Amino acid sequence: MKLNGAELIIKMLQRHGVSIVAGIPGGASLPLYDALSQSDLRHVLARHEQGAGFIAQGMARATGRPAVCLGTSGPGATNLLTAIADAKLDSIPLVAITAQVSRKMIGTDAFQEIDTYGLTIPITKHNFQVRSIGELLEVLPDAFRIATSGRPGPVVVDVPKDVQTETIDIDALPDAARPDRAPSIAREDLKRAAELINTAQRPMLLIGAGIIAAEASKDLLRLMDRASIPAASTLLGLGAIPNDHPLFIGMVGMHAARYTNFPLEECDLLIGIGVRFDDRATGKAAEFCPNAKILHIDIDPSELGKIKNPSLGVTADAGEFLRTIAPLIESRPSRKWIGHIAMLRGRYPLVTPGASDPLRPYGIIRYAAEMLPSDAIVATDVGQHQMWVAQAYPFSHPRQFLTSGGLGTMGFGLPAAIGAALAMPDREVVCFSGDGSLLMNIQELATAAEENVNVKIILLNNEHLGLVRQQQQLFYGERFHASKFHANTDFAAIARGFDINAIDLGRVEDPIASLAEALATPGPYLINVPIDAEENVFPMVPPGGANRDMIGGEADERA
Ligand SMILES: Cc1ncc(C[n+]2csc(CCOP(=O)(O)OP(=O)(O)O)c2C)c(N)n1
Repeated sequence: MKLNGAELIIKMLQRHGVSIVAGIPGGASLPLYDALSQSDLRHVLARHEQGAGFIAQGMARATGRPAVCLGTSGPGATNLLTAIADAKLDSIPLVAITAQVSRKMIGTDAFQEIDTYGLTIPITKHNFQVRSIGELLEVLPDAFRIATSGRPGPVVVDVPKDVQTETIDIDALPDAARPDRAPSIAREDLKRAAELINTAQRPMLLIGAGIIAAEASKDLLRLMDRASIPAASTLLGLGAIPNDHPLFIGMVGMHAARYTNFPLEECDLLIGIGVRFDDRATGKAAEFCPNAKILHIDIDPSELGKIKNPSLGVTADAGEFLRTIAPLIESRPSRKWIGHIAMLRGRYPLVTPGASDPLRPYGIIRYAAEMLPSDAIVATDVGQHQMWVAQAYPFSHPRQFLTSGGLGTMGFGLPAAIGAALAMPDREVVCFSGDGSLLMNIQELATAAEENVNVKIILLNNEHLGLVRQQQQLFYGERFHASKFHANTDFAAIARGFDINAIDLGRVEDPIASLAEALATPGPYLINVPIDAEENVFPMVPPGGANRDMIGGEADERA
């Protein structure tokens, strides 16, 4: 079989189960696009490469399978950087294929030449520059293997234009790569971990994205139920435990309810699984879980002891750990501890003012959640709206919540939602965004219209960079600067300009009925929700503070 490099890339992507790629073509990637035109691999034309990167991330986050974005050399590659870095911090299996100028031009400052390899070293799990067509046979399976093995992450494959046009004669395509096996767990570690769990009086689980990446929710629930251990989640762990599970105490950290952060102060054993003790979750790390021994399980050994020194750190796949330790765990519910947590939940609930007003943050989230199916995929952007959603949306399925946790990238939401809708055309997809964030990738409304994806954008429009405004109010003496948008932007008109249905809930008689109608209309829809700029997210741990020092959101502030 005689193939050129571009055809080989397409065939290898398909061999790895890829059916949709997102990207934007350019001079150096034209051979690749020529091969695409002759294949049945679906290409989604983004309107900015960052959009393409996040569309691919949306596919990967919603399915758990690696997804692919394409960029041309130079600005195509630099525009992808933010989405690649975002995938690195949130451990998302992304394969970014970038075109490069021809080999003999590399190093000459050729038109649209940039050192993509050098630029992406610190933001990828691994990266390659391919020097010959023969290398593609190994590099492409390796890229998928690395992106999906252990802790997932992004891989860049940079392919010079003349490698795309070079030809090769091969008998058969290489096999698709499989993820490497997780390291086996030492019997001694399991015994010690079980002993820690069995002797704890006040154990607490803290679960993170690693549970979702390992598809280990069911194993987790089994262990929680058997041992009656309460569990808190990080932002990226939300959905792994159904929101209404009696032992689930919600999201920990900077915007956690008091009843979530308080028990962590008191627990005597913290079992962290698939978490990296991010500062937004721990607050001041030295004061996080001050009375607890720590049992830390992670597939990435470099996480063990990075932030918190564990009594025992175990490098393991989360699901395998939970399954193999289960028989060693005694079932001995601590009524006292669980009763204490129930008391805290009653005394220090999450306070959600305005939950019956669709033009207030908790209200719009509540009504949307009630109207959407329980497995709707929910993407967010970054800001106050993201935190309100994390606090109040009743997540109950893994991979239901797509949000930029580590990098905190405004502009993530819309393209990620588009990617999720492309990968899961039968699911409802909603994107809660802020007016600042939506503007960062608003051009992807064109992609949404073109693909007619079933994405509803609920825009919590406070005419501000709300989270910045909130911090200036609380921690910078109300010296508001560069956080208000003075221009009067009509988002519904903009959406219509992109040929997308839109409604402004501030201008209708019955916002609840209009919301229901918009959510029930197939295809993309923008729902503008004017909200008061002074709405703040509470509780809040002041930056650098310990979680116990949360301010605001007291029960007696209930409105
Ligand atoms: C790309 C990027 N630039 C800047 C920031 C810093 N930042 C964090 S939240 C925020 C405000 C977000 O405003 P908006 O999207 O309107 O959401 P709101 O907080 O009002 O809900 C900013 C500027 C960021 N997270 N990402």
